[in-house]
Amino acid sequence: MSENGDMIKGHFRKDFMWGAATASYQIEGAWDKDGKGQSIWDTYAHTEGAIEDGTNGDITCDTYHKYLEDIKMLKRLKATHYRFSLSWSRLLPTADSSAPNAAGVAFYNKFIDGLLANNIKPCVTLYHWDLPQCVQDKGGWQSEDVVEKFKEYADFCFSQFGDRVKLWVTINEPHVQCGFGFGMGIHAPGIKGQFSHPMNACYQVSRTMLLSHAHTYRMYSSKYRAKQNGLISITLNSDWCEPKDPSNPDHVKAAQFYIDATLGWFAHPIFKDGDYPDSMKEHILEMLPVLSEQEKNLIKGTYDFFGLNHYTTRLAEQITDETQAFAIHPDMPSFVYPDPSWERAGKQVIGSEWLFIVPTGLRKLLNYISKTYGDPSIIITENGCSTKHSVNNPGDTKQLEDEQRCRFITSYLNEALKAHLLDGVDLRGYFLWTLMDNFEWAAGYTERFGLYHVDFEDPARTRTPRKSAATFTKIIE
Ligand code: PNW
Repeated sequence: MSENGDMIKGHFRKDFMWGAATASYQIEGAWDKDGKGQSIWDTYAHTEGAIEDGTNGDITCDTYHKYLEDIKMLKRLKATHYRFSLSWSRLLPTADSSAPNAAGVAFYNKFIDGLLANNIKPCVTLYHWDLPQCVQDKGGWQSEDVVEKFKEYADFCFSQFGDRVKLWVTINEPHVQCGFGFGMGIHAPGIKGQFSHPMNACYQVSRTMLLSHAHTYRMYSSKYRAKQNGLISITLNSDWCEPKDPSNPDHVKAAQFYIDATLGWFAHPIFKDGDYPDSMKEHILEMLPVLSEQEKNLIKGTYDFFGLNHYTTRLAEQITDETQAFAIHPDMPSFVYPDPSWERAGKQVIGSEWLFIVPTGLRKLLNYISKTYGDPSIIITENGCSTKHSVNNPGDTKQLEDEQRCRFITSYLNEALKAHLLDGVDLRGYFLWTLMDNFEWAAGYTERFGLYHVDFEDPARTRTPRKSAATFTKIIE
């Protein structure tokens, strides 16, 4: 079978969640309006040289003022759900829940009510990378105190919005946060790992993220669940990874280690036994902060579903002296790379750096999660395809006829359908990344994932549907 697989016909569950996903810093703008505090992404994006095209999220899609348009777009898509995140520093500018920002609370209330009035159910991420700067100033994720602060913030959100929000995600992609924010230093807060242990800080913060998630899950269960009756979990990002040569045990080991050190790092503690995967302990034990028995028991089982973000696939071999320099993770004894035959996202313009289109990888990953973690209900909380836009690229257009994205959506969803119908994976929903072009972190506005094109030159931030919006709607219907 090719990586595009064969098409099958059939349906997901009747109550399948169909939606698109976004994140506060990427779409809201109004970075300093109406009493909002600053976040680490405000600071980071304002740092010279941090963002590829020198831009920031100060205005971006201006959703803070244009949220009614966003709701109309979702309605037009026929989405049943919408995944978005709350800006912690908009709600609690000093991270103190006794001093909330009334305008921020009002904004999210209007937004949530607007969605519900249009029969679109909110899926709310509490934390999609925009930590309040004042929490960062006291050590941020590197300080034990963040756990209490996160819990306080979550408690505030449940109390304000939990009567209407029934689907919660605590933290988005802790693995990317740890690796990019604290290992490589290419995302906020831009901390490069320590000298002797290149990725050290990233392991420290993985522990405070696990504990913040676990305490929040348990607080929801004891204080809100009976009354609000929602579901809460975490969202983890993972590529699928295969041995370059399946008959070579070193390649098999390298592929497994890659999955363990990305997905397993957080999935193993939460969905299995409270602790990191064995292979991580074997390779990098001295860098992993120890979890006590009490902490393991606290973390274990803190999920109501498995939130999965998935984009691409890699091949793996064991690392050698020659390939060491290309290791995406200095401590990882795996060398991973895309197969040269795979199609690259955005190839009509300039290739996206990292995203190769391998729909069959999604089916394999869904099966892997189902088997490894005891058949949890899985929600695909992100999946999508980008094009590269650049001011220096004369061929740049709005790309409204985004054939490649249409094919991406159709083929990935078909593999998800196979996982569900043929393999029995308990798949509950699919959120496409993303509703509209937005601020793509370190890539600024050079990388576009939107079903809607957004004109960032236009003060009105005009949104125009791409062909893929209609394709997605047709599949939903
Ligand atoms: C996700 N990788 O991040 C995020 O949740 C979104 O906010 C983001 O816009 C989207 O994917 C597209 O990038 C990722 O390098 C960042 O493998 C990097 C990777 C994967 C996901």
